[in-house]
Amino acid sequence: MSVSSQRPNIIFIVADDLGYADLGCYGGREPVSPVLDSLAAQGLRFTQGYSNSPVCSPTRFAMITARYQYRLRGAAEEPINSKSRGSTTLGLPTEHPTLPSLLKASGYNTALIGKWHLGYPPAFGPLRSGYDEFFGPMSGGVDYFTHCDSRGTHDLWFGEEEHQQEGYLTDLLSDRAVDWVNRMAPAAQAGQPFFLSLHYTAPHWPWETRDDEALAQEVKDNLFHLHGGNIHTYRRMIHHMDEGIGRVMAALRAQGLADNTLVVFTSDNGGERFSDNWPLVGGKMDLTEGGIRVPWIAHWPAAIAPGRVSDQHCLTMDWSATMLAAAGVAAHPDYPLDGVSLLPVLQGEGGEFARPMFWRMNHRGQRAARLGDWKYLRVDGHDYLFNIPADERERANHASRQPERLAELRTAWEAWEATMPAIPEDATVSLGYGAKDMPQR
Ligand SMILES: [Ca+2]
Repeated sequence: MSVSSQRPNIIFIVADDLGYADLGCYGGREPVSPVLDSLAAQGLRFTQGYSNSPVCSPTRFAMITARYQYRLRGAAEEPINSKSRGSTTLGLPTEHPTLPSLLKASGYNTALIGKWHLGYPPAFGPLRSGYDEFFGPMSGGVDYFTHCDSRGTHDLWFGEEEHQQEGYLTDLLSDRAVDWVNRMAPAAQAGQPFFLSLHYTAPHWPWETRDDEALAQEVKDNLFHLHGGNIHTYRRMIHHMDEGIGRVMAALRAQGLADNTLVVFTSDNGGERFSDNWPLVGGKMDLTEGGIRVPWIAHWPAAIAPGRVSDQHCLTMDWSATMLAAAGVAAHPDYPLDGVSLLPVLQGEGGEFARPMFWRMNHRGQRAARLGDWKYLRVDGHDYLFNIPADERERANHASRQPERLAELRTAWEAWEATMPAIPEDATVSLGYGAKDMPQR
C-alpha cells in the first residue's frame, strides 16, 4: 500500500499510566477496550513498543521533541511536580521546535486536548510550543471532578484562560476532541490536515469512575488516593476513555476522514498499582519491562493493512518522528531527531530494523539498554542481563554466566550516556507513596 497523496490528519492518543496488558488486545482479562481492540484489529499492533521513560513528564518531553528527553533540564525531574508552578527552568523551552510547531509551520491545524505536564505559563505552555488550541490540565495529576491538582489548585484551562466546567474529565476531553474534529473537518476535507494530541489523564489516580463524584471531597487533600481504588474501578476508568475514543472515531467516519487519518494510541509509561502488566515485572518508575513496555496501536486505513502485528522495537519519540515523516515535514537542522521514523514498518515495506534503545533514571540509579534480544539493566547498583524474547519477565539473569555480553551492553550504554548531559545535581525524584503505605513486591 502507498500513502495517499494527500497528507494525513494525525491523532496522537496517549493514556496516563496504562499498563502493558490492561487492554483486551494485549491480553487483558476483561473486555474494557472494545474500541481500541478493534482499532488494533483493523490496524497495526506493536508488541515491543516502549515509552521513553517510566514516568510522565520525561516521556512527554521526548514525545513532543522527538529527541531523548535527557537533553532538556526540565525532563530531569522525575516527574515535574506542582511545586514547579512559576519555575522558569522546569519546562519545555518555547524556542525548541516541537512536533506540533513543525506540523503547524507546514500548514497543519494543531490542538492539545488533555494533559500538558511540561511546565507552567508564563515561561512555558502548549500555546507557546506549537499548539493553536489547548484544553486540559497543565499539571501531572488532577481530580476528575474538581479539576484541582494535588495542591488543591484549580487546573483546567482553555488556552491560558482558567476554565470552569462541570463534568468528568475523561468525558470533557472526549467531548472537546469530537468538537475539534468536527470544527476542523471542512478544512481537512479541503486539503488542510489537522494534528490532534488527545492526552487523557485516565486511568491515572485518583480512582474515580464517572459515577464517583462523591469521592472528590474525600481525596482532595491527597490525590494519590492511597485508601481507595480497586481493579474494577480502574477497569471502568479505562472503559470510559475507550468509549470516548469510540466517539472520536465515529466523528472521523461521519466526516469522511477516517481513511486518511493516522491514529496512534499509547501510554506515557507503564502501569501503576492497579494495572495489569502481565507477564512483565515492575511498573511506573521502574526500568524493568513493566515500567516502560506499553501498548502501541496504529490505525490508518489509507496506508496500513489491517490485522498486522509487529515486533519492531520502538520508543515514544520514534512515533513523533513517524508523524513528521507521514506529514512530509523535516526536522529543524539545529535540533536533529533521536527518534526514528517507523513509516516503512507501518506501510509494510521491508522488515523490522535494528533499533538500539537506552534509558536512564535518577531514581534508584537505574540504567537500561535493549539491543536486539538482550537487555542490560542496572538497579540500585546491581547489573543484570536478560534475554527478553526468552524471558520477558526478567527473572533469568545471565549476568554472571555471560560476563562478556554484559560488558558489551554496559559499554554500549556508557557510550550512549556520554553523549547526553549528566543528571543535574538539583534534579528531584517525587514518589507519592512507599512501603509504609502498601506492601512492596
Ligand atoms: Ca503517567
